[in-house]
Amino acid sequence: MNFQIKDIKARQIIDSRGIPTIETDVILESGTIGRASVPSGASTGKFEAIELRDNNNAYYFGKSVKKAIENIEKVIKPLLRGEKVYNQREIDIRMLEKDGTKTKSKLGANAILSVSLACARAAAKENKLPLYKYLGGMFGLTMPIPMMNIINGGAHANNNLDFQEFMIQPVGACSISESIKMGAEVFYELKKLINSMGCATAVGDEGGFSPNFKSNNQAIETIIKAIENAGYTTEEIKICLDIAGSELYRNNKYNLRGEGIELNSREMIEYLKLLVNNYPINSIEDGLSEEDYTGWEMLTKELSSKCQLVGDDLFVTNFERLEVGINNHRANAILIKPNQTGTLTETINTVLMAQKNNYGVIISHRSGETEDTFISDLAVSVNAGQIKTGSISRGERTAKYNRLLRIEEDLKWQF
Ligand code: 2PG
Ligand code: MG
Repeated sequence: MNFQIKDIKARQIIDSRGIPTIETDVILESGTIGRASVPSGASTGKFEAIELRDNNNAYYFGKSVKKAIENIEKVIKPLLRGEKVYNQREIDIRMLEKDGTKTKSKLGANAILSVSLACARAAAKENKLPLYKYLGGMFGLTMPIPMMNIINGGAHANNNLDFQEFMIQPVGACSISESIKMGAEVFYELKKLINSMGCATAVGDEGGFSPNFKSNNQAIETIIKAIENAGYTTEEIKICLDIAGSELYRNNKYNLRGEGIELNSREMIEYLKLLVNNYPINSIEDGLSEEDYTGWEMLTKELSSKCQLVGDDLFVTNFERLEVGINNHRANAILIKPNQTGTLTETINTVLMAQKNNYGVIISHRSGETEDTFISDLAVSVNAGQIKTGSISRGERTAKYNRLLRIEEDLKWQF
């Protein structure tokens, strides 16, 4: 075994929307290679770490990441060469210090994260351990319950649905393989229903259907029907929503264009409460905008006993924003996306902070994904309990579920 970093190579690859992103190889003196790539969001929060793009309109319409790759080759590689790859915290801190900005805008959060994750992979491989076991040791062994995004709207589809994600969560499943089976069966039934309604069964960015339904309620009711048609009850399979409230917020109002209504913060809270009272909804993400802090505090006070309230844009996986949120009773759960913060160390710090304060933790993909399955291992290793990684379709989504199935098989042999 030789854990010293010998070389780092980065390249431009494309994500699930055909947009360039970074894949990095961390190569050890032993010859072991750890590889990781980074995803990218569409409904990005205002306070996320900065993804460095070239902005050269003549090349991939400005979306290329050559500058970030150059930063890996010219700045990060000389910085980390010779470092022991298992010193994850030191590695991450050294990159952060070199960057020197709060938002990682100098080196790029995409550059830093790809190296950070590739280091963990190389260390796991050199230790001859699966990634989840390297990260979680003897304690990180919990299989997550998935939230499956089976109808896509908002910024992820070109239909008239205001809400970004209509998800199902098979809370009655007793294993990941059972929850995947339940989700898939509902997905088939939903396809039949959408077809019979004369709507398109084309899928959106996260693999869910994106029909032109008349209203958010119609989408929810169709999912309930699909759950029942598949032979399940709404006790066994719950509905989760990602409203992506920041995307709807203009001039202090929530503009629900598909519904033809504009609501102030108070009215939006009442609207969400009505949804929870009328439907089997157990989780609402970004019900309000990222800066509607008083709204979040009211929403949490009034709805947190009935429903998981998840902060995505609100917290952006950021330790300080979560800390302020906890102190002010905003939300009761956090969505964790490593690329919102930029290093594995910071991601884990935020998870630990949430868990210490009894906030729910959901490890999440982005709408622009690669075939990398790091988040599946991460979810198991930190005992997150929940994962959000899209629908039961599109290879970049199913790769994460399939990785969880392999981990399940691996874990079964231990007991
Ligand atoms: C979200 C994510 C992932 P995006 O809002 O939760 O589903 O979307 O990656 O576009 O921010
Ligand atoms: Mg979200």
